[in-house]
This record gives sequence, C-alpha cells and structure tokens, in this order.
Amino acid sequence: TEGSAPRPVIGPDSVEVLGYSYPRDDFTNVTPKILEKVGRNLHNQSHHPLWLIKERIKAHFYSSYMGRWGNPLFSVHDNLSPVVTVEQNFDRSEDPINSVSIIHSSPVAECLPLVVSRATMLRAHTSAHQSDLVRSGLDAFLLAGDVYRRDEIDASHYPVFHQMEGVRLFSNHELFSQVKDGHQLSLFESGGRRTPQKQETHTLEAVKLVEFNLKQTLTRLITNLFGDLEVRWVDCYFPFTHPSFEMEVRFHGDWLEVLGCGVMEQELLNSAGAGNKLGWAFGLGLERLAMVLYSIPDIRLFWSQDERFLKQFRVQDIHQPICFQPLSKYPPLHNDISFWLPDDGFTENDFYELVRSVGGDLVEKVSLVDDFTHPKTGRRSHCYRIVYRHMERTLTQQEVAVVHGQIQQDAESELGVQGRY
Ligand code: FA5
Ligand code: MG
Repeated sequence: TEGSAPRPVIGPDSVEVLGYSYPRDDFTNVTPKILEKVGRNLHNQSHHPLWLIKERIKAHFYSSYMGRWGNPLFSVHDNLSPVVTVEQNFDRSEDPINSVSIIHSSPVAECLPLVVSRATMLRAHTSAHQSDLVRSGLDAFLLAGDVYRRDEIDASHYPVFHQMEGVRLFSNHELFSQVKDGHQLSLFESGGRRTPQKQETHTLEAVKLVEFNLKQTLTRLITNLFGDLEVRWVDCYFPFTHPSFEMEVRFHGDWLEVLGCGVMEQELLNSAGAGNKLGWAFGLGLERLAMVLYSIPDIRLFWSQDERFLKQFRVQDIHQPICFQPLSKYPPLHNDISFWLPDDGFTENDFYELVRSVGGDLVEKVSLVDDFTHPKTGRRSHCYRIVYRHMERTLTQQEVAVVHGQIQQDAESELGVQGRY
C-alpha cells in the first residue's frame, strides 16, 4: 500500500546493498547517491550503449578465438556482485583491518575506494575477481561489471563506471608449440632478477611471447571496433601485473587512456593454483570505448533515462554504426567555493565525492583553480570552480544556489574545512 516509506539504504547502524545488510562502522564511506547505482547493471540492459559495446567485444572474441572443439575460448561473466572484500580488490592477504587502513592512507592504492563496512567494499576494478576465476579453473575469460571509485569529476570520469576484464593463461605447450624447436624453451627460470622487462621467475622469451599475444589481441579488438584509429602504448605500473602497459587512443585531438594491461604477477597465479602457467590480463573502461565509438560527449549521459538518449541505441544489429546526436546543450552555471583546509586528513577526492553526492548529475566539472598557502600562518586554502549544467533543461540560479549552499555546509561539517565565503 501507499505511504510506507522505503527503508533507508544507509541507516544509523547498517548499510544495505543488494539485499544484504552490513554493519555500519567508522570505515563506511559509501553514500546514498552511490548506492542508488548499485544493481542498475547498465551493462546488462539490452541496447544500452554499454551493453552494445560489451556485446561487440564478446562477438569479436567469440569469432576470433576458438577452443579445440570449436567452442569459444573465452567464457564471459557479467553478473558477479560488485560487493567484494578488501582482500579481493587489492589481492593482499593481510589482516583485513590493517589493509583497510592501508587503502585509506597509502600510496599503494591507485584509487580511493568506496567502503561499505570494515573489510567490505564496492570493487574499484574488475581485477578484483581475477584470482577467484583462475582458482575456479578458467584459462581464458572476459568479465564485465560496474566499478566504484572516488575520482576526479569531468567529462570522462565518473564515480561509477564499467570495466571489462580479460585474462588468458598459457601452458608451456600453448605458448611455445608454434615456435620452431619450441619444446626446448621454458616458461620459468630460477635465480633470475626482476627487471623492467620481466618478473624474476619468468624467462624473457616466454614474457615476450605473452606480451606480443596481449598487444596483438588488444590491437585486433580495437581495429575490429573502430577500424583505423591511432593507438599508442605507454609503460606503467599496476600491482597485479609486470610488465604493465596502458593503451591510449587518439580522440578529439587528445590521447585518451582506454585500458590497462600486463603480464600477470606469478604470485597471483601460484596462489590461485595455476603456478604452471603464465598469463596476461587487461582491464578496459567500457564508457571510454563507447564514448569514442558512438561519439558520446559526456560520461553522465550513460545514466540518462531520457528516451532521446536511449532510443538512439535501439538498433537491429549490434554492428550497425551509430553516431549519437547530442541532446541540445543547456547553458552552464559556474560557482566557486574557497575554504581553509584542516591541518591534516583532507584529500581533493574527498571533496569531489562530497560534491557528487550532494550535487549529483547537476555537476559537470570541478576543478581546483587556486591553491594558496598563507605566508605567515602557513594555513592552506583551496578554491574550486564547480560547473553546473543539467543535461535535459536549463538550470536556474536559485536552484544552483541551494545545491551550492548545501555543498558549502557539508564541506564544513564533514571535511572539517573552514569556509571563506
Ligand atoms: C585498472 O583498473 C586496472 N585494474 C586495469 C588492469 C587490468 C591492469 C588487468 C592490468 C591488468 P585503471 O585504473 O587505469 O586500471 O582503469 C582501467 C580503465 O578504466 C582506464 O583505462 C579507463 O578507461 C577506465 N577508467 C578509469 N577510471 C575511470 C573513471 N573514473 N571513469 C570512467 N572510466 C575510468
Ligand atoms: Mg589508468
């Protein structure tokens, strides 16, 4: 019947996610705005652009890589819960409480996580499942899912986005059988050293073949999706792989990072029961690819329920080209906010997350425009410019003022800053 208010997802003592209740504690930092997105599963909604791109990638892998019996080599998983343990997300088997403090403070984490409760978090990447799927016996798989981070705010970053992970393992025979006299080669060596090219236990020839296969697989995928597109590889660091690379593509005259990848850390394979194999892994951002493929200008559009957006993707055939016709752009409104930072414990991403949680999709971009340290007192202040723009109508100065005022108020009470308004 009407009138029964929905149960709050974040109560005073508990946080409810996908029908499970977790105790709320000091580590909890998920917000109602974030939890609203859990379970939306845009990547599984028929004809959503993220679903379309996932289907295109699946179709490419199914038709290009066959197993021995003509079966698809890569199995596809797109329904794993985004609620994971801190250990799964960081592949670190430390005392969970200890690792929670690590992820809140340490530079090891490349991103700031959204924590449900103590050792439970929303996955920050699909790599959180690598180890479990390898342990279950899979040698080649793709995995799509929603991931959650406290990150920057602009047209290509959003705190909830979608990734597709790919993993492929090779036995000695699989890697070397195509090489002349390959039976004399081995995957592993003892007494080796870790260098920029390889891990200590790997032979250089094995790593080079795995790396070649990885880059070729990804280049073929990108060519299949985009035809000719300018691509470059950048060396980088990931905790689960070494060596590691990022692929960037040319988009609107700039280089846009679309994926990270590398040769899997042998430790991870050893502890997942695949110690006799070498593997590669990649993780790509589905929004980023869809933005390039369908010319979608802003990442917030993926969450739109506006028919004018959704209907453009209802094609008969997933391979049909689509060029998104932007909804007309409504004028933006700018508002600045300056405050003194607390002595410690402030990070820019805390502020970005607060802005997202109060302002939701009205916020198009937040940028730090001034970082000032008082010459006498040593106190530091930040000034941020917030750009407000609604995707579907013109905002009024009054409604922006309400949101902006709430952001000022919450920044003071939640982040301990002192307003300079
Ligand atoms: C990772 O998440 C690694 N787990 C990828 C990986 C997998 C490396 C397997 C090695 C082996 P990264 O944080 O760079 O890496 O994210 C991967 C991709 O997700 C990026 O290249 C980008 O396309 C996309 N991405 C990252 N942050 C955001 C964001 N805030 N909004 C939208 N897309 C994003
Ligand atoms: Mg990256």
